[in-house]
Amino acid sequence: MKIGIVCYPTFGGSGVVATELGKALAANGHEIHFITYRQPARLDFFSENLYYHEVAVSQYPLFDFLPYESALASKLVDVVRFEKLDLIHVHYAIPHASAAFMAKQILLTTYGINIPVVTTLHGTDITLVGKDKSFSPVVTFSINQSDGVTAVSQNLKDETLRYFDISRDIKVITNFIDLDRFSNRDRSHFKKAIAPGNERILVHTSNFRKVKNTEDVIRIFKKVHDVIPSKLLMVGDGPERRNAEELSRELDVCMDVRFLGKQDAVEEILSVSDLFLMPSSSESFGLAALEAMACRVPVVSSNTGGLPELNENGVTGFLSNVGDVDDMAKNAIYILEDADRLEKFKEAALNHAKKFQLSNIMPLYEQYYREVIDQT
Ligand code: GMT
Repeated sequence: MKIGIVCYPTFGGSGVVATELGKALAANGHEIHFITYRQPARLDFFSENLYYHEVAVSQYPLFDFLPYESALASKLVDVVRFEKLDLIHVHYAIPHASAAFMAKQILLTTYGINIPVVTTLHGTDITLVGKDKSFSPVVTFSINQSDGVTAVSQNLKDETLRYFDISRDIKVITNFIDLDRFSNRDRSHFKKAIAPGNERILVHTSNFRKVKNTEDVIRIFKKVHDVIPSKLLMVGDGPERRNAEELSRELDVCMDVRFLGKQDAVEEILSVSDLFLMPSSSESFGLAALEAMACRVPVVSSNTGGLPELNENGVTGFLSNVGDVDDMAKNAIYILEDADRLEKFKEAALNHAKKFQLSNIMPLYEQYYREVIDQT
């Protein structure tokens, strides 16, 4: 198949999923065209089946806000016509689904081409941004107008149906993990450098947005640190980083917390870690937690959104109510205080992650594309 993929080209979860899916489909013989405003972060190599089309938006003195959606729709028209695409797959509804709808209408009315559009809902496009009144009519309309819609968890599907007036079916295709990349590697030299006294290593990776509750990560760590010699690695960057840094100083744990900023080789850091913390207030799936589990790292998380579908309570880690720092700290200590118990949780985390491996999930997308193409 010739597939156009539209996504955010950043390190955000939806962009990562879109890029990894495109790479895997290309490796499986499909021709993949990424259409976005910048080369996707993880698309940094050459493959004969991968193409990249940049959406450039011209500056004009009248524009206070650049009309990206129109530029994207125009680019989609161009790429579908000249690369003869079979299907467009957009990741993150806003503004990609409505741009795809516009492109579809132009292609149909002007060129007689009926291009199928699949929209994948990722989370904040529904739970935070999409619900906002300034977007919801467009989100509802463009979901209903898509030829196929997928959601990355059952919970996200349920939320979408609860908050929007959706008349079409939504298929759940969960996020996935590439176990060739995310696996536990022996990095004992790195571990020794970080935890010279053989302390336990806790880790958090995110984009440090409010929804990630990064200050709760520090609060949980403080309670763990009071009873177990430990270190905390904070990976990523974003608006809440400064507050988390300040709190780690206030709580007097800053000497054992390292803010590492954005990192490409997250799997290296996860490989030396003992426990992943994800106290988010909203999380449709929790890809970062799956990456940790694939590297044999159990997860202490909140029970919001799709997290209970990923983190098996008492098996791969524990779930607590959002904001219940005491419970999360208690669970973290329970896992970390006993070496045999920790080993059991690590093994269970990896075993569960295997269910989400790329080779299980990619065929579901291929099959869905075929169904949508046949029905359009
Ligand atoms: O919140 C993020 O980390 C970014 C955001 C995105 O759309 O780029 O992530 C959402 O999509 C990811 C991939 O499907 C999910 O794993 C995340 O759970 C989801 N984030 C939220 O729901 C807050």
